[in-house]
Amino acid sequence: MISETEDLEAFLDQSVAADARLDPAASVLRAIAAASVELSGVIGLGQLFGKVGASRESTNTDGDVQKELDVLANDVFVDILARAPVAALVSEELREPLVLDPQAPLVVAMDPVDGSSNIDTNVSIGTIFSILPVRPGAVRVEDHFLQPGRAQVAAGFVIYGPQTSIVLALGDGATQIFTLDRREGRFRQAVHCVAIPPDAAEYSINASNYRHWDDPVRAFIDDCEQGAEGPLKRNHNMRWVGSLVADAYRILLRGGIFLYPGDRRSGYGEGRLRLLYEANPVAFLVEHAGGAATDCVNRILDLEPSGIHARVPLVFGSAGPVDLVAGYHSDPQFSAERSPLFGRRGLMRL
Ligand code: FDP
Ligand code: ZN
Repeated sequence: MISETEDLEAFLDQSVAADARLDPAASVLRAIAAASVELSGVIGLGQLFGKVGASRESTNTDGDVQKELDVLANDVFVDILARAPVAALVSEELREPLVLDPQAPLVVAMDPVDGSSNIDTNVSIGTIFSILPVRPGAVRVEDHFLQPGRAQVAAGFVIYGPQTSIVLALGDGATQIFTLDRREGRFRQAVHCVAIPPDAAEYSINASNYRHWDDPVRAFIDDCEQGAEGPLKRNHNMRWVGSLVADAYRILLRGGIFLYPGDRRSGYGEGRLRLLYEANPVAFLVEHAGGAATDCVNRILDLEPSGIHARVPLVFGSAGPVDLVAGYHSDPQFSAERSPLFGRRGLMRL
């Protein structure tokens, strides 16, 4: 196991010394970290830098209105990754994959600015990234990206909040957190080997979508809300920041569960979040910290992507509640619509 290090640079050196195959991924992580220092400065200035939260005429791959910061961040990462061992880049902001160095051994999928709707409001936002090996024999550029998330060599996110931190896992290693020391301009180790508590009574979901959810999700949230008087026999707390990176960071540190399920709104059958550059990297971090991540039922890291911008329902966090949600989806006792005939369940089965 990699021992606690002073900073990101020492961690990457130590990881490569232990396994030389990680060298290209370490270079990509250095590049992403360097670009994020630059972005952190811009984000920290907010309105003083200019209208970074202003909307543009353009939309991204999902039809969301692009913010000035989305475009600026995308350009910064394209620029720096063009000088790293990266064959191609998929970005939320680019409709098609961008070819960089066709001879390079890795590809990167990223969400340059996650939580765009929070830019104007001084709430944490982030950059999410997934690093995959190129696929030998791939015919089209996108084929390199259409691999299950378990193939990731490294993944993580940068969170721009009260602290700017990079959360990453490299190879088979544990999830690590490095915080930007602004006095020195370098990422210093803040948490060595993140370990998500196996159980915690805090849930994170956009509850305004309640009426659009399927029965198993409604049943789970109903039961959380009933607290100690309900079948879960425990009081729960709720937190929803609305920036995936911020909700994920909190859950990595103190446990709990995040849900963005598919729902009945038009275009939301597979939820809102993207498999390649949101669900896969978060699932990688969560599993490398001892937690679990599913699409409500199946392990995220085993899913075969259907397209580079494909969405997926996402549930992740402490293994206990994540397994419980899978149970609500497979066991009719949990998922049945509450009916007067059925009555209230008094007993919780795992
Ligand atoms: P955003 O669109 O603001 O970038 O990436 C998608 C995302 O934010 C996640 O960060 C966040 O978890 C989710 O969307 C919030 O969605 P809702 O607005 O539907 O709650
Ligand atoms: Zn995002």
